[in-house]
Amino acid sequence: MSSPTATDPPSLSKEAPSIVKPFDLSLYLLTHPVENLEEKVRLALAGGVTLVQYRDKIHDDEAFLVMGRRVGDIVRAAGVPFIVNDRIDLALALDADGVHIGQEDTEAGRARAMIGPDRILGVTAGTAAEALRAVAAGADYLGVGDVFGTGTKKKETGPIGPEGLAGIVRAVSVPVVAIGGVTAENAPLAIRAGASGVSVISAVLFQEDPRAAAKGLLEAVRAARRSGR
Ligand code: TZP
Ligand code: MG
Repeated sequence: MSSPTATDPPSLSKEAPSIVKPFDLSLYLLTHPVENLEEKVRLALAGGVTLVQYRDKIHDDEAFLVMGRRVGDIVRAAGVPFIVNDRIDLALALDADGVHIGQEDTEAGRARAMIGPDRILGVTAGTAAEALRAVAAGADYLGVGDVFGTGTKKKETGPIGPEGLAGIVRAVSVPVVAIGGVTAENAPLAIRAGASGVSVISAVLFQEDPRAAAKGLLEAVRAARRSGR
């Protein structure tokens, strides 16, 4: 499949791009500008995090690149894919394994054209319509939420709950990761709703022991899968 150009309209096909690096959405950590971020990411990886997204909404490009490079090195040394949030230019500068964009960022088809077929493209979707558009434009996975009610990101709408999540999972052909207020206690609800994994900030990064927190989350995800959806 050839990659779309920046001017192509989004394809209506639900085909995924032909070559995509393998990725495991089981436990997807998003970073946040916290103290000792590098050490916390190291601990979270030791606890079993399977994917890391570098997310920083407050620093300028230079600081983003400096910390993004440090975190990216740690993540890739652990053999885990490194994704950059929002900024395709910075993702390319960091040679990230992928980018994650929201509905207010670069349009997904254009993002796919910019990163090429091999890098991972993740898109945030809060409705089935957004989800379908993102998949048609070349998304490899969707981040769906806010599922349980986040205290970390300002939201204009309430949480969609596991039922809303299930509706979006049913509508699309790509894997979905649940986001927003996920904990080890409610993660099984997301897996039972059809999510391939869970995405967290506070349940790992705001904990005293990020390693134990990540381990507990991953165990909850795996146990929910074993007990059937
Ligand atoms: N998108 C929807 S909720 C959220 C993002 C980036 C923040 C998730 O943070 P937390 O602390 O896991 O609720
Ligand atoms: Mg964004």
